Amino acid sequence: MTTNRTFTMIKPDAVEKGHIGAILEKISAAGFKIVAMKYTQLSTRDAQEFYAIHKERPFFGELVEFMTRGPIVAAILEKGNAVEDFRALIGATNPAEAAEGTIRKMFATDIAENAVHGSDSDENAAIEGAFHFSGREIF
Ligand code: YYY
Ligand code: MG
Repeated sequence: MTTNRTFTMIKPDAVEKGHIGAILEKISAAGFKIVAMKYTQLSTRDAQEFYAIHKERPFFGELVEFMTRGPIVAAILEKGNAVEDFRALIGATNPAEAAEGTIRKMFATDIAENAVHGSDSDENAAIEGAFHFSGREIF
């Protein structure tokens, strides 16, 4: 079953570079409605839990370090076919391989500091949204 919501984070590299506004503009222009949003910073424990699926990967330590380095914008987005369409909008994990016009192509630094997160399935979108937001924070 596909749902109409996905979860995103504008990562510390993009926040540091002042790209929050430009990225939110791209997201809105692509037809996504923001149903929840906050400016926050992940603790080490938060990042380890959020990325637990990658805990055996060689890049895990650096990923946790990076994601806790500074504030992020977390948001739940709504649109038909949200998960797939948002993955298309952000582009490949490695910005060097991301298509022209995608958010990662435009704003990412490299494969590790790649500007934005997008959920990879409806199930994970629901889990990741609930990780960051209570029911009262979703509109
Ligand atoms: O879903 P997506 O963010 O595109 O990639 P994942 O394979 O889920 O990896 C999560 C995160 O880990 C990625 O956005 C950057 C980092 N990472 C890395 O630093 N080096 C890799 N070779 C692969 C992923
Ligand atoms: Mg992923």
